[in-house]
Amino acid sequence: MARILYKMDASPPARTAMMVADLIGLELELRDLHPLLREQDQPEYFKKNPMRTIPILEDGDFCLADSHAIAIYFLEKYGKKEHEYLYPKDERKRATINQRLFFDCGILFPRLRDVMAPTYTGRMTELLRYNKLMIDDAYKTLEAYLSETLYLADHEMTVADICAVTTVSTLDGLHPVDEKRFPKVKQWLQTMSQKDVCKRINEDGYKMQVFNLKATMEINKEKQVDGAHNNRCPLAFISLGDYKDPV
Ligand SMILES: N[C@@H](CCC(=O)N[C@@H](CS)C(=O)NCC(=O)O)C(=O)O
Repeated sequence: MARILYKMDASPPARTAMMVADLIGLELELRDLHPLLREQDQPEYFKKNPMRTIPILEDGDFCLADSHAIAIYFLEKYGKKEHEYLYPKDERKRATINQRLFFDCGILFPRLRDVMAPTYTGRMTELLRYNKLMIDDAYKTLEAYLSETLYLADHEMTVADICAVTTVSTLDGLHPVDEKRFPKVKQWLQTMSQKDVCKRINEDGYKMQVFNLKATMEINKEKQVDGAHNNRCPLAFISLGDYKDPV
């Protein structure tokens, strides 16, 4: 039975799920679900994921949301011996990887979302000083992790790196990693970007997201100059009837 992943290529969490599946050779039927058009609010998708986010996995009669949970499910259920490096069985290694995944879920990605939500709802025209400080603060944490091990949780690449690179590559396009302050993050990002899986699945998607965000900020600027009404509701509750896809 086909496993269906509801996704958009520009979505960092969706790319995490796609990259992990690719690394373990797991076939997915990919279906686009557009969060800006609130397609995930429709009853059939709400039932699959009441959080109303993408990605969503449908594996037969089993539905799962959240990229971190999906990545772990893929590795535990479908990963073979040769994929164990992505999520080693050793308790301490696994615990460290889990911690990095929770860091992405609770801190790193929300700092990108703090830019995405107000931008796509017409309220942000450029990154605020606060956003830059918070993004640098996350880079600082990553720098510390990378001072302990070559990759984020181990001396070889794990699922923690796959997950974080989808967010960090996008953040870097908006607020570049300062090589002087965060040399290890810069190096790690370069190393990860060279990986075949990143080139095939992450690169176009993060570039699209960065382009869309910058283009939408320009549109928001023009709207403000025109004195047009700006929607001030949080992303989860708005209707994006006046949103125009910049690409
Ligand atoms: N923790 C979630 C975050 C997913 C998420 O926020 N996805 C965005 C797209 S990049 C979304 O669906 N946003 C819609 C919303 O927040 O209402 C995950 O890792 O899957």
